[in-house]
Amino acid sequence: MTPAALIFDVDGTLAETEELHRAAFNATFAAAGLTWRWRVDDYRRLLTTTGGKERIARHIREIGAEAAGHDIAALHADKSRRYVEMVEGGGLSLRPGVAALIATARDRGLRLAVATTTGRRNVEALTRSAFGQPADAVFDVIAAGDEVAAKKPAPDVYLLALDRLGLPAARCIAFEDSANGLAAARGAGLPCIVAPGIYTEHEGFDGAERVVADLADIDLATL
Ligand code: XBP
Ligand code: MG
Repeated sequence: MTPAALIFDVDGTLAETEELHRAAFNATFAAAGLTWRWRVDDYRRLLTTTGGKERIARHIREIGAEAAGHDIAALHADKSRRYVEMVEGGGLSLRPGVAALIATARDRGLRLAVATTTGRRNVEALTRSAFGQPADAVFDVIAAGDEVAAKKPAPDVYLLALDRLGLPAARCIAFEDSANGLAAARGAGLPCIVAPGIYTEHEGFDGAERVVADLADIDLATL
């Protein structure tokens, strides 16, 4: 049965955004006079903590620094500003198959949603840069991490997307790149197709409907 809606994760699924996120974090740390620098291997480990503020807090705990000495919200706001600038500068393109899948789904009358850990402004920057359109022209529903109490792997952001779509989980399909995202989708009762990305290809995806190299492998007729 063709689904009524497709729900997409953003980071790692629509585009390989995490290298830009990592660059933005490191630029923020440097500008704040901090010696912290997240290399690829550090970041792969830290990414298992979803959410940028939560990731900074984990780093502070891991290095044994005094949390009270750091304004995590201010660091994250600076990082978000830099990230948006980088995306607006044309630093990202969509993963293979994403544009075609979204265009075909739209043509066939499916509804389209986003369920992401990141903030709404980052989604907006991505759609304007990579689709050439505002977020609400590409997606009918946007559920973002800053709108829910608990970030992925909690199901909250998917439950919010379903609520806004007004559809039951069984009539939708989620697309994810990570084990945390898969757990969030499954926790909301959604079937989930996983296209692992550069930071998540080593993870396990038990419970996924399918694991594909990228979304170019998706034929809507066979969902
Ligand atoms: C993505 C994240 C986010 C981004 C950065 O998870 O964990 O934290 O790395 O975004 P997912 P913010 O793809 O599973 O939604 O810094 O804006 O939180
Ligand atoms: Mg992701």
